[in-house]
Amino acid sequence: MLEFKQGVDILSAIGGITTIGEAKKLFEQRLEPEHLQRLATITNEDALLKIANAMAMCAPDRVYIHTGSAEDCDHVRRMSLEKGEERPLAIPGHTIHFDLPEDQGRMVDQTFYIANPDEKVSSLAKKEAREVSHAYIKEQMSGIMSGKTMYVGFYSRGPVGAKASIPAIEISSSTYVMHSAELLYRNCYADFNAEAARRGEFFTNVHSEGPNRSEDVPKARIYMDRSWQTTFSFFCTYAGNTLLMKKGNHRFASDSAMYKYNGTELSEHMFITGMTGPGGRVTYFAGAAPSGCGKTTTAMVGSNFIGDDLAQMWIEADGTLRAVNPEIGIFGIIEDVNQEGDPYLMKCLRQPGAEVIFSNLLVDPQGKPRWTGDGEPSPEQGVNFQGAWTPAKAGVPISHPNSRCTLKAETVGNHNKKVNADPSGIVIEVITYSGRDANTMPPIWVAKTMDAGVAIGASIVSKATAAEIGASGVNRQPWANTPFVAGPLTDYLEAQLNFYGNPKMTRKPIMAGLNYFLTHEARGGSGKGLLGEKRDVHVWLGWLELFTNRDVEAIETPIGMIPKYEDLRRLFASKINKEYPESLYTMQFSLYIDNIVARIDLQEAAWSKEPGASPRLFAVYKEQKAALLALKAAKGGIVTPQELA
Ligand code: SPV
Ligand code: MN
Repeated sequence: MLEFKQGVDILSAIGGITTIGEAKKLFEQRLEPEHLQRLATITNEDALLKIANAMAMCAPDRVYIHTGSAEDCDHVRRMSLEKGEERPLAIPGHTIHFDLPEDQGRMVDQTFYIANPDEKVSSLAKKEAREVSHAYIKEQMSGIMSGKTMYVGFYSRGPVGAKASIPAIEISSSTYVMHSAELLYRNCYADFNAEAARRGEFFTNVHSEGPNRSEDVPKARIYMDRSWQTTFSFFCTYAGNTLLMKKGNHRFASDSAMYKYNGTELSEHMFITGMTGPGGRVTYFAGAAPSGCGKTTTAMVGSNFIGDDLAQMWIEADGTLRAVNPEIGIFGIIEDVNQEGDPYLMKCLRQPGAEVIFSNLLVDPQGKPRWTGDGEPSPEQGVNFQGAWTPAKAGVPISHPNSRCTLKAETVGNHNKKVNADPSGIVIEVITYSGRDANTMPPIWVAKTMDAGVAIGASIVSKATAAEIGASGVNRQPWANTPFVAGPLTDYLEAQLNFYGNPKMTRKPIMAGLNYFLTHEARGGSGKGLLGEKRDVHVWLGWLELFTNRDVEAIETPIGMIPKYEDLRRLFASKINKEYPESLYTMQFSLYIDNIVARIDLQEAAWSKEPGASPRLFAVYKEQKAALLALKAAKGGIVTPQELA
């Protein structure tokens, strides 16, 4: 269990403001009349205390209350250019922002959960004792905004009024952070009080880049105070470290789902997208993938793209699984985004019309952004996150592999804005889990039971990517959400089993594994090249759309249901006009039993180290392993799908 509002509330202890009277006095003393008047709309006393304490702690010269109006958005954009946090590019509305070279991804080693003495934290996360964090934040954040303006914005993580939407306050001295917040989240200034009352909670985020110098980055911290649902971030600008409405608050939302709404809500690191099937029906998917594993590209394959990163889920009274996207924008990795694989996104990035913040890539002398894998001839020169660049600059890539683009989803051609705005949520019929798995699992397999589906999520493994600084090797990535699950993984496992197994969920989704990182080498071919192409994902999602609507049958295997060759062949032809030889199908869908059993053994061993992990997970592993070994005894170590049909 996580106890909320336990231990010292660090923000108010440092700010020293404990009564609403003191807060109002501070506002009157320090806010310009216009902003004092704007703040009068906010009546939630807890929120006012948070803002007053952030002011008292950070000591800004000015405070700007961001109402989300067109004028305010314009002001923040202009200030960002004036301050140099962003620079204009050739296309109007496009800008470039550079983070310091040391601040190009989430700083995992400098990210901590602030913990009370007996509070349990995930085995894959770092925690720090409350008093240690308190002292450090006091030392580093006191007066950090002196000489600066503090911006305060009010947002809803989801459509206003939706069951699982949660409001949040973003406080920052960085106009880049506030500009990003407006592109990615719904400003809910006018609805904030009602939303905080409806949900009974809101999140608070306080950030300052300070002097924004490389020499300060070692002192940077990203703190999550779960007990008081407040984040602190300083001496950094990378949005994954600073715009904590995103992953900082995703962590709190995950706590809320686990410890306040266990069995009825989940907060997932998932895209949401709709696929059109026969007769024009639209089937919605929610899919998990670790950072940097193609989640954005997969999401945009849908005919009705909703979101690429996060999903707030709940069980509706009619028995359906519903989800909303807490975001309205994309903070997506740009490497390898090109015309062939990402036509909708490329239109936004290469043509006027969309407002885009590019980060950490190369700008050529004509003001055109360029990145690794953009599909154009390599640039001759330019400026990137490490300064002036020419091809002779050995070892420095054109763009950082975690360089990103930030834009509103509504500017992407296949986005369904109406559905993303609907507070009744989206009925999710397919759940997918994927990772970077070069040698074990087939491109698609569908769980035979809900518990087996939960086990697919619990068993994701993935190669490290550039989204996390210092990460390497192949790692366990349960539900692709572990960087953001604060509590013990066993609690999260329990919450998953309780959710998908809840008898109130009468319309269960299908739950599937997806893997498009299999290599030739792993399937008896030669070279590390992928066994397939990026665009094949149209077929994998297309087959799942048909399967969930019972329009195709599948082959039963010990790990789950897999597609039949004929159905895939037809889909390859109709969806991407591609020939799909049966020999490729056989390579992709043969079960390499020793590899799969080794994977199960690895998962069993890892989960056995987590005290109290549900026996239901081990039961799935045990059953699958026994069936795999029996199959091996009967048919050998490599079993083709034809042998199973
Ligand atoms: C991710 O790394 O999963 C992202 C970007 O979506 S960040 O905001 O850094 O989390
Ligand atoms: Mn993400």
